[in-house]
Amino acid sequence: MAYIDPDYDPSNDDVICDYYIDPNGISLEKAAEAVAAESSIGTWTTLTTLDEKTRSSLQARVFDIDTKTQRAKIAYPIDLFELGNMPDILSSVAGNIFGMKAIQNLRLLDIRFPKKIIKSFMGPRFGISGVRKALGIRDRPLVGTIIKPKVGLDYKRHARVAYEAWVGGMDLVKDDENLTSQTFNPFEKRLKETLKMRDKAERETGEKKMYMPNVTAETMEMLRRARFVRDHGGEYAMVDILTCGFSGLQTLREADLGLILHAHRAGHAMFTRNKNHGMTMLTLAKITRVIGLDQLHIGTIVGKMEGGKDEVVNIKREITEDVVGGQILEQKWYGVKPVFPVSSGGLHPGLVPSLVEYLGRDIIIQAGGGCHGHPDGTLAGATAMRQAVDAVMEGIPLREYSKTHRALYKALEKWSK
Ligand code: CAP
Ligand code: MG
Repeated sequence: MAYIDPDYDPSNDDVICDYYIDPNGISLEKAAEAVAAESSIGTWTTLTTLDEKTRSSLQARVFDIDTKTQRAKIAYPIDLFELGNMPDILSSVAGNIFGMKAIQNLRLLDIRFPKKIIKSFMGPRFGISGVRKALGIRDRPLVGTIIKPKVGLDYKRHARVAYEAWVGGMDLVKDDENLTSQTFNPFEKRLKETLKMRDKAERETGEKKMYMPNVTAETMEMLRRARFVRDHGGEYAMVDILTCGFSGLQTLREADLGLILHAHRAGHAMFTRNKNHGMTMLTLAKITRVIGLDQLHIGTIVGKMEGGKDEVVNIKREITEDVVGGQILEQKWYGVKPVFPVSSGGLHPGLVPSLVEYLGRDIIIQAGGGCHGHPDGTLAGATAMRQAVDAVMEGIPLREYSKTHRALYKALEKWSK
């Protein structure tokens, strides 16, 4: 079979994909061949228009099939793709193939980007050290909140809640993923009012505080909002990477506005959750690092969203280390800056020790309900989150620490009984 080549030794320039393939009434080999053809230069039948030179230079090659795990590794010649064009790359390796009748299920488990492709994108501008430097926080986890309710506050109330969170101890305050510019909370008014509250909180606390406004919108409007943030003294832009699309994401990154870019992954579970079909969060995380966002939600292990320990720890390794082996595919990052892992979703002060135990200190911990749901309100909720981080940094068990820290005590009473 033209696309099956067990003797093929991939070159350093090849893109390599590892797929789980569940054939539909045909052999695994046949199904793998159909995937390789459709994701590179082939189709359902032989072609009179495909000459031998084109075929041998651009076709994908299935070089490893494991019948036990139903996995196939496929190598793609780099000339098949346009450098610097993530939509194009994904339209090949994560495009038509998921809908073919030849397969019942298909899952892109991992992708190995070669150096030439990695270097054709910008990568993160700040990375972990750049974000820490901007905030002046050397080694503890960063702590943040999401304004809740997700949508509904007017811009003045939004800014006020943000102020209380910062004064209580939050480093970061972000918009929720579905808050953009609703009639009762227009983007520009929210931005200006919330930055005013940020400055007030900085004066009163003596600490650097950051606001992550959600710029998600049609691409040109997203760029306009990001420039508006920069021009009004904001330092961050938050973006929903799936709903804005990879093209919009590249446009935002390549505008290189000097903003720290926070990647929210709302919608990822459409295709990452089903373990038999779609694309892994690991693959999506690598795409995000290649394009160049500075922070990415990776899961919490202990919170409200799915994502087990092995998966979340592997994702953290993939976006923070420079040479990642022992995962599905070995990946070298050639000095591309690490991405700050963000844990968010169902978190509260009582879960901070487990988070740091699993994921270490180089993480951003975000609590929405776990801050604004505190019995004594937002300021106390933020204080409790910060007290939990301080307790962990001092190696003191939370219950012990809460004896002399009332906000933490009240949080543990509500959520950790
Ligand atoms: C968390 C959150 C986050 C999700 C993101 C929410 O709020 O703001 O968007 O958790 O999930 O809207 O649910 P809570 P992930 O702290 O109140 O749960 O990080 O898994 O993408
Ligand atoms: Mg949210």
